[in-house]
Amino acid sequence: MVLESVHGQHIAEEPCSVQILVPGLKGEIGEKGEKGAPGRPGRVGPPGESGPPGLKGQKGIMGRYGKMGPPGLKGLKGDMGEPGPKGENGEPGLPCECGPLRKMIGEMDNQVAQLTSELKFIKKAVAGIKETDSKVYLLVKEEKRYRDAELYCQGRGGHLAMPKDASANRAIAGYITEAGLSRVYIGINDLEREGHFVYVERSPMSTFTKWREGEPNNAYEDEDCVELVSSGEWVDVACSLTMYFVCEFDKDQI
Ligand SMILES: [Ca+2]
Ligand SMILES: [Ca+2]
Repeated sequence: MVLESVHGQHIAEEPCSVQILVPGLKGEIGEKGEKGAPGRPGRVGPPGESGPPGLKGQKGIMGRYGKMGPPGLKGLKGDMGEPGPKGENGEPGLPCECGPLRKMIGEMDNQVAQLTSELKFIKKAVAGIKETDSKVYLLVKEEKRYRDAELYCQGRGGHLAMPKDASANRAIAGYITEAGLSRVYIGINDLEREGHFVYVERSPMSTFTKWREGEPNNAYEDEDCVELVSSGEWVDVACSLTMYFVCEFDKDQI
């Protein structure tokens, strides 16, 4: 057998027939078929972009309490409370509370020192006060009896004036003359032994004396004290007389 193909025509040589196959004309469009069954699902696509934020959710339930924190700062002091009830009586104290006494004594010492200072000032401030190299004389214009006059002078650290030499006697005499006085007590007496005159501080008389003529005469046997008159002379008189007097102070004790 020989098969030839001419112009796309297949020639088959068979022993009994020869058939020539040629395509026919195209048929008319058939009717539309019925809808087929749905196809299988496709592959999973890539993840999409995240959408816009949603609305805020509702408040949740309160959680459990946390652990206790560190202690805080100390608070301000509160108001004073009501006074408490009165306590029982204490036991009796010691017999001597020496602290307050010492304090009182210390204060008194201070006062004495202050008064001493003031007296020193007053002694110097008194107008017309007289002084010699070693003494300061103060005329006291208070009428006193002899003993009271001496006590007054002693209370201020001195004595009634004791003129032991001519210059001291002149100073005292000048003092009372300037003051316009005629007589003052001075610190000489024979109180302990009649006719034996001593200084009021009990020291023996020096050799200096200034008795007025006829003195001392112990008139009426009652003249044991001495006054100094403006001339500077001495006269023994009764100690009960009251008159002004002159005190003397040692300069080194002022
Ligand atoms: Ca006498
Ligand atoms: Ca006399």
